[in-house]
Amino acid sequence: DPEVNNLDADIRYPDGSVRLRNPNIELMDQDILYHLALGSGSHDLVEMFGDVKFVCMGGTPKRMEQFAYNIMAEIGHKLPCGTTLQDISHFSYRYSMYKVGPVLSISHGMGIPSVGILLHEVIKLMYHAKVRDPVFFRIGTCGGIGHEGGTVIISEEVVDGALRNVLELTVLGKTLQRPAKLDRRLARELKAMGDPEDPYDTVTGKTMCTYDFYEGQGRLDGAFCDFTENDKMEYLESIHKSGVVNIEMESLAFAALTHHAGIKAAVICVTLLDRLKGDQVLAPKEVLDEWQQRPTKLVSRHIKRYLQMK
Ligand code: R2B
Ligand code: URA
Repeated sequence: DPEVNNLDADIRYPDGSVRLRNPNIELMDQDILYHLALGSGSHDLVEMFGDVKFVCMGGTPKRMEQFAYNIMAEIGHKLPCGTTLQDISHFSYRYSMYKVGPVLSISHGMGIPSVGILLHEVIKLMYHAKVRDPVFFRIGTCGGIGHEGGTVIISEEVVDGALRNVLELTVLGKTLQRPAKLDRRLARELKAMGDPEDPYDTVTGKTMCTYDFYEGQGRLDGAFCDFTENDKMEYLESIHKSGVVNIEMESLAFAALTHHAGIKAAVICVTLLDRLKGDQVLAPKEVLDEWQQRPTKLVSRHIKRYLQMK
């Protein structure tokens, strides 16, 4: 079903393990994953990561540590007596990484460049560790377009600020485009993990990904603003009409780079506000903290179900 399974699937090896679209890597004696503080020469990556199935990414180190502890309780994973979870990438001072059985929980920072660097290294990590058919999730926050704060949004499609569904990057002075595609079936499966009893909506739709939080998302409250409130509302209403339900800052790279590597991926974000109603994130910290747990619940239910069916 090409509509449902729109992966670049033949990129992977026949056993499902991740193949790199880069002939240079296997010719190197060792590959240093600098921003993860790991290397193929210094670490036994197959031993450390060979059993990984799910890679969950989100913006902040604290939230991803919390997610790791939640998933540990959820899947009944036990740590050796008297130990705590360790940040595997601690000495990078860039990203944080926790491993709980088949689940990796990694912080990606803010924006396309940050998540892009991380994805290069995590995709190489999957290759070095010979991981088969990994599934990647981004668990994040966003601004809703016509959806109030606390709504969970699963991305069906991702587009840039000009509604194009490609990631543009400049390589050797030339701009190239990579299609930004997510796995539709995975999005549907995640939607089905929503509990009708949940006191909030879980919806699917088109996600816009921008290079900036303020001007790039049409906010009037940045340090600079060269447009009027009318201009802003006209733009937000127009993207709303073309099906955009939320705006965030990483999905384009996440979708494009996982698709290029033949890796199934999904993006699940909670809205912090409805951008049709304002720009500032006003909800109190405790409310924001509870909201941010919501997307993680769908992902843990999905992971738990997978492990039970195995
Ligand atoms: C959502 O929240 C962050 C900005 O506040 C950014 O990382 C994103 O995509
Ligand atoms: N993250 C974003 O990128 N935009 C918002 O409005 C809220 C969170």
